[in-house]
Amino acid sequence: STAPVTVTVTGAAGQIGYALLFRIASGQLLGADVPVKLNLLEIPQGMKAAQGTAMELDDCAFPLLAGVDIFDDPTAAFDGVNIGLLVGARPRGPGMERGDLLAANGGIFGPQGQAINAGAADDVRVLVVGNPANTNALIASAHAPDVPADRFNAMMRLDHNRALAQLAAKTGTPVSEIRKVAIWGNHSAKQYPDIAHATIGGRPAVDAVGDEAWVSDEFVPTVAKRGAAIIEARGASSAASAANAAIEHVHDWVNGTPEGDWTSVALPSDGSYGVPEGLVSSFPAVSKDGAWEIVQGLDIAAGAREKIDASVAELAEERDAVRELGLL
Ligand code: NAX
Repeated sequence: STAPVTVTVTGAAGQIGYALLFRIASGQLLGADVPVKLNLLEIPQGMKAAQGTAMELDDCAFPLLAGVDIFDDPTAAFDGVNIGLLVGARPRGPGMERGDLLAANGGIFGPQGQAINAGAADDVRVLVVGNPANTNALIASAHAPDVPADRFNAMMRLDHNRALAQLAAKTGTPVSEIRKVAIWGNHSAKQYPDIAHATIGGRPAVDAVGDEAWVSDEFVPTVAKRGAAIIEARGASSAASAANAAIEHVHDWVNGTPEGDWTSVALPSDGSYGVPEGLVSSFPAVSKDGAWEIVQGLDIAAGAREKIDASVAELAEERDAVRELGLL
């Protein structure tokens, strides 16, 4: 039997945490033959609820679950971590300015980055879900100088999956027949969902959709604003779909993406497609041998270029703001 993989989940008592932990413990994150040890990190006010979740995890008697520990100290929670899911974050409160939001999250993701730097396993992979996810990932990475920057990702998989679902519904095609959708830029309403290279049932997606106005006037805004639509309908933000996306992201990162397809991942730019080096921006990417590779050589039309540039400009502004706050 193999040694368990240590998975640390922050914000474990939150709604995404509740949708995530049971799926990790059942083997859906890493595979049905990989035992996992769960470290739950919460703030002191969340500890009791996290205990309750841990009790329920026990009560599932998952054969792959090698143990659950609960912490309110990041250094302890990230000791020996192989997979870090950084879900807990400071939401925007009433009257909170963007600077306040970035500062509050810097106070979370800076220390967590330091704890990862101090104690993580050599193969650590970190996925930031808590918003503003891209910039939180940048902050965490900046505080973990001994960990390669490409081990810090921000989650775009929910946006990617939302795009697949919209295309499937529009064309009456199963999601399994859709390939090579891409989300570019920031996980925000300024993201750019792109079907220029996608195929649906083997045909170019633009032909299968056959409706340019739908793409620009319906598809792009629906995907980009889906989070707000879920809040409006559910009275709470996306949780199960966000947890599902986190599971799929890490599963593909570790086990590889399917041949002939790619996914969307926010990772530190290497300068590809003119995105300034270091910004944690979303690209189409494939996973090979446990590492992401940005898909190269795609033609970017002028209209797409403008949208990607606008999203990347927002990321650069966020980076400049956290730099000014001394968080990088
Ligand atoms: P909840 O408010 O239900 O849960 C957050 C939990 O994090 C709380 O239990 C809180 O006590 C805990 N927490 C806060 N600070 C912490 C810290 N320093 N260390 C450890 N735990 C801490 O939020 P939930 O709905 O679970 O959402 C979590 C985050 O995911 C939010 O920032 C949200 O905006 C973000 N999302 C990101 C998505 C993405 O696609 N990247 C989509 C879904 C979601 O909106």
